[in-house]
Parts: sequence; structure tokens; C-alpha cells
Amino acid sequence: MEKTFLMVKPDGVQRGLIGEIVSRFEKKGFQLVGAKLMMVSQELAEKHYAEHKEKPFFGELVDFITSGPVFAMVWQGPNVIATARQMMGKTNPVDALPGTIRGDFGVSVGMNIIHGSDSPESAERELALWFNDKGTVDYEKTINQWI
Ligand code: 3AN
Repeated sequence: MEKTFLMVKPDGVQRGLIGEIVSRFEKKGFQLVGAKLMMVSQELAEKHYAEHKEKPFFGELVDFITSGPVFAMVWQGPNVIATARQMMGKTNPVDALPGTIRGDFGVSVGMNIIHGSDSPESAERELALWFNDKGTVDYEKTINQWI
């Protein structure tokens, strides 16, 4: 079953949006198989954002993600990678539609509440980086027969 890496960023944690965000993915029908509240080290932040190393906002990205606790999660379900990206909304909240997480709660492109893997390749890379095959639980979700 497909898995993705989602993370409530420091702004989402500080604003008390963890429950709201978890709830949206649960209600959609996806399955939470791993989660941890954690501080992000400089090293992990730089690896996570490696593809943005040359961008002018790289320093800001790393400073922000290391500035306070994040809530890192592994979600599982059919097409969860692409569907979670739709539910998050566009990167810049000005383009994110109402009904999406960024569209409903975000106003800034830097502080945009949530991160989610954008492809199967990045999901694989990010899950290995953040969860390293540890801290996830394989369990049968009995309600799956209904959706
Ligand atoms: P997404 O998070 O939607 O996958 P990416 O991968 O293009 O977006 O960008 C990674 C993160 O970099 C975004 N979540 C956002 O916080 C930040 N970011 C993107 N563009 C800018 C920008 N122009 N200025 C500041 N931060 C940015």
C-alpha cells in the first residue's frame, strides 16, 4: 500500500492545527501508521531540503523548520501521495483553494503549515530520512472494507 511523508511545520504546531490536520486525513479514509513530535536538527533540515540548496530562500527554510517542534507523520492509503498534495493545496497560499489546508489556514509561502512528499520518489527518500523504517506500525484497519 502506498505511503507518504507528511509534516505539520512549526507554524502549524504553534497554531494548534495538529488535530485539525490529522482529522482531515483520517476522515478522508487514510491510515496513520507513524507519528512523532520532534525538534529537527540542522543536519536533517539540510538533507530534507537538499533540492532547494541553491535557492535564495534555503537559509530561511532551514531556520524555520528548525525553529520549533514539528509533527512528522506517515500516512498510508490508495494514491495517498497525490491525494494528500491536493488536500494540502498549492505551495503559495494565495493560489491554494478554499477547502485545502493551506487555502483554509495559510497566508504566507514560507510559513505554509504543512509539508507533503510530492512524488513516489520523494516519498521514499523522505520516509527513509525521517522514519528510517522505525517508528511505524503495521496494523489492519478493519474499516477498509467500507471505502
Ligand atoms: P511544497 O512544500 O509545496 O512541496 P516546494 O517543495 O516548492 O513546495 O518548496 C518547499 C518549501 O519552500 C515550501 N513548503 C515553502 O515553505 C518554501 N518556499 C517555496 N517557495 C518559496 C519562496 N519563494 N519564498 C520562501 N519560501 C518558499
